[in-house]
Amino acid sequence: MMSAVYSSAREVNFDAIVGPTHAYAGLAMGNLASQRHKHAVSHPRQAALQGLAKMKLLADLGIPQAVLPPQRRPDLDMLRRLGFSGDDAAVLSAAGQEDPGLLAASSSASAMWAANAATVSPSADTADGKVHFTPANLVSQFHRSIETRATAAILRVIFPDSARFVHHPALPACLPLGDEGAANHARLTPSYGQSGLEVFVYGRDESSTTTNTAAPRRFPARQSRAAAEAIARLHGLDPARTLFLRQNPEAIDAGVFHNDVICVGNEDVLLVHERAFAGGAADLNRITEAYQAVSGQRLHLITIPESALSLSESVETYLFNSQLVTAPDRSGMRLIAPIEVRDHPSARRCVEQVLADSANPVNAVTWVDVRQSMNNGGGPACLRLRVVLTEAELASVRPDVFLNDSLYAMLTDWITRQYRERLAPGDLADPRLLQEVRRALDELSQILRIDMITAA
Ligand code: SUG
Repeated sequence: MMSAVYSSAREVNFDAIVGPTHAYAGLAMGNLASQRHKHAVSHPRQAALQGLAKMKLLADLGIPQAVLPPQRRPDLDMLRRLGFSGDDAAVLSAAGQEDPGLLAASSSASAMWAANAATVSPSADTADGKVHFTPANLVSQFHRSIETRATAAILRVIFPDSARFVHHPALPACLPLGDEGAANHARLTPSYGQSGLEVFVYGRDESSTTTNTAAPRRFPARQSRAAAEAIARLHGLDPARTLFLRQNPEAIDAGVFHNDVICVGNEDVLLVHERAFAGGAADLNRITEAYQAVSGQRLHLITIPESALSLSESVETYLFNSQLVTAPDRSGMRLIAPIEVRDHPSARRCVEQVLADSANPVNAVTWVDVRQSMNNGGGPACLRLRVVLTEAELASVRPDVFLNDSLYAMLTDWITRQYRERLAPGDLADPRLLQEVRRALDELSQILRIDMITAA
């Protein structure tokens, strides 16, 4: 396959706006922050404003930034499907009394973590020269599996042009095909518009005879190898430019439920913990060799050793869940890192060493406060879905979703007026919350001129 070269592709970050039902329900198995904050009082308004401030920061740095609308929650249809009946208030009240866990799952604002929304392959990598999207089925956690249908609908609305964009249905909803989207996917390339090496990372491999010994003992592995392979086939990726690597089961057991908790790539840089992959140093060599073969260039592999930052410190601080972005003038790369890294001596030292080393292009850091999301195990990189687009593709994206000063001002005002300041677990059964969310999303439909968000 010829490798396509597009001179002027950009990477756009699509961040999901945190929804008004943002809560700490302890729903996510293997996600230590989610478990630790179970039943804590959440602050939806602050959560949404923190996410929006991060988007504004990126936009002000000159990096294209767009928004995805939150999904409609509580999901009354789901609660009815699970046997709760009567009018809306009766459904909420019965669910709240009989099974608060199901009510919390059906109310979760988890679509905020857009890195799990879909896997995206840019047109430079695909056989038909179109951008391919596969929404994640997220089957490993019930509350997340509810997102898929609306995510698929939203992506079709935002990327409508079938001459440029291909929307695949989510993979069949079963554990052997468990798919968690871009959180387990990295793309390495000399520059966004050139063909890249697509690295898929999985935690479970039903076809492997070594499954039992290689499986994590404490926590479930969410992403399957078969799912990653299916997506690579569907997206028409060149097998010579595709790599499948297994997560280190010890990392999963330390709380690395998605690979983006331990590894971040951008263009020709990969920042990774030495214990991220099952094959250790051999897997890191596979990546550098494959990259060299694909691009003819050297990968900047930045490996953080256990001695500098342990797996558990990595999970605690989310250093590797920083966003790594290329400066628009291509003068270097910037880490958009959580303040938890700044405040942790060893993690901060790692960042300082990376910045001081002129052998790699990473030369700046900006700290961001996304604590409300972090408390549920979602750092800066979890909140965004990256989509590499050529100029022509960019021009065919639904224009209303791009964050500019005016949209930022409207969203700030909307969140401030419509979101609750605090939410306690018992509040999820409050029918007034449902009314508030409906009102808020109706107004957002007007702001974004996307009619379907409340219907999806
Ligand atoms: O799936 N947390 C999410 C966090 C997702 C982070 N995303 C990436 N790493 N890309 C999850 O574990 C917690 C919800 C709760 O407990 O209320 C939650 O779903």
